[in-house]
Amino acid sequence: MIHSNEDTIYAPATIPGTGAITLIRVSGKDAFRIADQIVVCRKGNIAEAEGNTVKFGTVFQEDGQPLDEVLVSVYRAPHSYTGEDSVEISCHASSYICSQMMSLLSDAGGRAAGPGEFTERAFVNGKMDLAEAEAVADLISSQNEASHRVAFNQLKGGFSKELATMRGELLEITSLMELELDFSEEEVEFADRKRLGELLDKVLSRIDDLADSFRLGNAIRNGVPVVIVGATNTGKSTLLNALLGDDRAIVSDIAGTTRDTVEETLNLDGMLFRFIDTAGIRETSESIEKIGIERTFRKISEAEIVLGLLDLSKSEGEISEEASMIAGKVDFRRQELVFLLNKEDVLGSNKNVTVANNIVSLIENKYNDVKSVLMISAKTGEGLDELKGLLSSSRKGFLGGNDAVLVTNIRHYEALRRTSEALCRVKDGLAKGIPTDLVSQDLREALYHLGTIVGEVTTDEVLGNIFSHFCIGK
Ligand SMILES: Nc1nc2c(ncn2[C@@H]2O[C@H](COP(=O)(O)OP(=O)(O)OP(=O)(O)O)[C@@H](O)[C@H]2O)c(=O)[nH]1
Ligand SMILES: [Mg+2]
Repeated sequence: MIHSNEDTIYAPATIPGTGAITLIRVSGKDAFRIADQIVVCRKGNIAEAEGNTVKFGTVFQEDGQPLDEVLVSVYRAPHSYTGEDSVEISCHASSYICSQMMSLLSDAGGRAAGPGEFTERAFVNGKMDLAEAEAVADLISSQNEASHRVAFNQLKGGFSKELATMRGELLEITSLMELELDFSEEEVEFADRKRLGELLDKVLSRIDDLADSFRLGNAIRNGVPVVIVGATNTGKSTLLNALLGDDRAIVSDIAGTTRDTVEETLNLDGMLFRFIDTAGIRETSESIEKIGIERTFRKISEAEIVLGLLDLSKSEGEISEEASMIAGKVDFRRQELVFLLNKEDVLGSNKNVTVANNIVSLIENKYNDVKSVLMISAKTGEGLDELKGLLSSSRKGFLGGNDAVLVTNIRHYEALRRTSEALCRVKDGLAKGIPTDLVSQDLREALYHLGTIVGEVTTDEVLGNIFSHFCIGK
């Protein structure tokens, strides 16, 4: 435990000075006594109030002057967020009132809460497991439909239920192995080897699926990485700015303007995308530009979607050469490539559409794996709605059913990976006929790593790390 649970803690749960009301939380064994000390209720005191009721009262300052009229929600242990006796005081959202309230609460014997301390208590008191507690922080920071849905599902225990099922299966494997140990001396043929193998495969495949879902889960949380690449001056930075509706990246007609990568997120139809503008690819002897281009290659390999920008003001030959250079950098097994023929506006009023159409069919014929070819003008905005629609629809199916369990947290991902590694050793050991007692060691390790996700086994360091990232008051 990082903080003492003996203290009664308090903190504003809303931002004082904004909105109409500030909500101040108080939780701990003295919550009612402290509340009674600073709030004078019209009828009866807080300590005698029933749980889940609201009382009206007045707060007085030290000099006896009234500070505010407040409402106090009363929650009795264990029926509260933290599992302890708690009150929530709603006062007017003046920062002056809030700071006075803080000093009155301190004088009455409370202690200012640290970040996440209310949720930490909820975890310690068994109101939620660690994965659910982490989902609280995700829910608070969720800013779009997709990340909200994943966080809410985790908060409701979808992920935890899944882990509990697997834990049950691992325990069954353990008991099957112990059975074998008990009878080994009498050389009893082990009857349930098949069942053991089946269970092991089942758990392993589910764990690997969950670990694999991290790629998507992470994309939902941090944005699907979309990299914008192409030769210099094709209009990559212009495109980024046009998508964002903001002058984020420097645009110029000097080739090699963008040296470093520029990243910004954008919400498209409920899904977050992370657009990455990169240094244009060309042969160069300039050392900083070279570093920038190496970065471009790295960003391509990290992306899920590659937007390959081609410049319609160039010749067919040049465009085709640049297209094959870009296509050569894409791993089609795990990445999508969309070619964008930019500067459609330069085709002019008589639109040399034939050239453009030739290029489109050339690309479509040459690269079967290319997802789409769109003609756009980053400058005029032509075709950008189509591009946005294409991107958001490509990830719509990702959300799957409402209860899809996705791993969004790197801590969970790493624990799943370790569980999987330990289980692979169990499987290997059994196949090679390694004595069961040695194999059980790995099985215990698998159970340990699985247990760290929900906090069945944990350390102060892990807890400190998790809760310090929460806001104060949660
Ligand atoms: N006519 C026209 N010009 C464009 C379009 N998009 C970009 N440009 C121009 O092309 C030039 C290069 O644009 P940038 O956005 O800086 O190109 P870039 O690909 O980021 O270039 P580097 O950072 O040097 O690799 C600028 O003069 C832009 O105004 C377009 O759709 N039509
Ligand atoms: Mg640029």
